[in-house]
Amino acid sequence: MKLRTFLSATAAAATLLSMGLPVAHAQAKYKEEYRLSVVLGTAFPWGKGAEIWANKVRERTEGRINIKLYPGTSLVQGDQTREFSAIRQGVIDMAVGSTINWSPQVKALNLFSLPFLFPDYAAVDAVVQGQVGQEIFKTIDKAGVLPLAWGENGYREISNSKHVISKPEDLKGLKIRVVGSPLFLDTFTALGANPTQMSWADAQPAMASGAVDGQENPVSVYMAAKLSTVGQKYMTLWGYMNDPLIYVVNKDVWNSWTPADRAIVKQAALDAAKEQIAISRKGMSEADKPLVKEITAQGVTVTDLSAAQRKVFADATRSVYTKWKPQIGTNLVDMAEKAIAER
Ligand code: X2X
Repeated sequence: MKLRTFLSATAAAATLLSMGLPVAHAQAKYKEEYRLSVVLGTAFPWGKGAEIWANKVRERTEGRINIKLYPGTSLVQGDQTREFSAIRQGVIDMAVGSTINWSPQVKALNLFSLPFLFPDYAAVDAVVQGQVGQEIFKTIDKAGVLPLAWGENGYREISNSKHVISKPEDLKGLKIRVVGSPLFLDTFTALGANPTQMSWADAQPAMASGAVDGQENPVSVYMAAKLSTVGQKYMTLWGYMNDPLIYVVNKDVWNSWTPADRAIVKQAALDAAKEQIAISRKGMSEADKPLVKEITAQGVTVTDLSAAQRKVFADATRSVYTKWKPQIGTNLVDMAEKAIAER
């Protein structure tokens, strides 16, 4: 805040006090701009969901809280795995972030990367919108960041530049770019692939140059990033994991707001997240998957695995599931399995 604004706000507060009127809120403590971190910008459902949140907050607080989007995790120089720590430390005020990128700091978030845990969207909803989601929010809160709402990047499907993948042997020797948690190295190693960790910013040039053969991301991301133009001509719909997003605020920032403004920010996050999930599922949740038709029209070979083919992949990665379950928390994984079975 500029000194003049601060002084006039302070003077206004003093006037109100001298008149015996309550000071509406500690406006002097508000920042002129709140920095919201996202990996993917507004061309993607992820960034759109963040923009919707920012707009709702600006409107509903009548401009008291101004949020600016920083795509490409630019506040941490693109290093997605440092985002969570930066939010906790206040380098970032707010974020809509992926569980994958935060899983190095919050082990429980690896739950979503357990291979083949979530058979369908109903399973995802049963977990994140239920008791498991609340437990995970408690863990994030304990880790020093305030969670408000669940969004979704989507089911992560695998693409590559070499050939059709319909069984684990097809992955043998393929160099696959992966993100964040060491769990991904385990999964792709179990499948016989050659996984290599890098940020999203580095991934696209690596695909273009052929330094990597493949990647895994939701179809909406594949489309918006135009991955068919960097040689990714084969796509397999295997739905091996779902990548939820979480709307969060740094705790000091949260505490600097009035209770009324906190309620607005929280409700806006819930409303924006709901819209964001609908946007991210559009084209994939319908029976005829219109988005898949669009990819096919770009000359990409899309392979939609049968339940039996999917089971072969699930069996091949079972050791990863077993290894990671205790690290994530046996109780938490049991709760998630139960919620999915009872969906
Ligand atoms: O880096 C990725 O693949 C992305 C954009 O999906 C995430 O941030 C998890």
